[in-house]
Amino acid sequence: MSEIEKRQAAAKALEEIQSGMRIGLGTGSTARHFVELLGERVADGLDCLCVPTSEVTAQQAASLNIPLTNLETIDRLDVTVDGADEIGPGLALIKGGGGALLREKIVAAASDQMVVIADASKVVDALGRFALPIEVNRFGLGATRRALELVLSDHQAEGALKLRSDGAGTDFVTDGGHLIFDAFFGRISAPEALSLALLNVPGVVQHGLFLGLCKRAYVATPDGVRTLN
Ligand code: ABF
Repeated sequence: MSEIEKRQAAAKALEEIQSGMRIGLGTGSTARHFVELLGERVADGLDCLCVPTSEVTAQQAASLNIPLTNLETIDRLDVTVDGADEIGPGLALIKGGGGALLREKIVAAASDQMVVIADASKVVDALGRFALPIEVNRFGLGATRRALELVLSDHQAEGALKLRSDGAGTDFVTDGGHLIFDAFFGRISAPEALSLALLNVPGVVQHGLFLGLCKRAYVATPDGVRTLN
């Protein structure tokens, strides 16, 4: 997806933003465009209060003088605008390729509306081609891996679990200090059942299936931005 298309999707979501709104700020390269555009509106006098979904987004927003708060200070948001790795039927999502899934899910669930911005390559007939990120506690990693392998086998995963590395040979660590397994399903035929089974593993902190959270998606195509709802 070109940066121009990402920006078009972000600009479409920005049209929903009104003065006085409390906004969740997503993570990733598409959400980054939204934050940049929001920063321009703030510089022009827009009044808003935002909760970032990652330290990276917090730094970007702060550099643009976007007013920030957290979900200890306020407990609800009007809207969250975030990217996604896959958008499936019913606006079910896979998120977490960027490693921010826990904060992204907490922020989305605390929002009246979650709006996703993405390119057309993210829209799929069934979730699972993108590896599902599963955030886990470090404690008991071997036992958690074994329990997750049983879940994968019950849900006909095509591939194995892989502990995410940061590219320099060490484990990827989330903003919350946890680790991430990427699970290769190929096709997830029962997302709700899989979600419950994963959350039933004690070492699992959260997973990247976002079910029933997204209300609308702005999908950029070479012919313009489509709205899915
Ligand atoms: C975040 O950024 C993540 O949940 C998702 O993994 C990723 C999408 O990034 P991009 O917009 O760069 O494709 O929203």
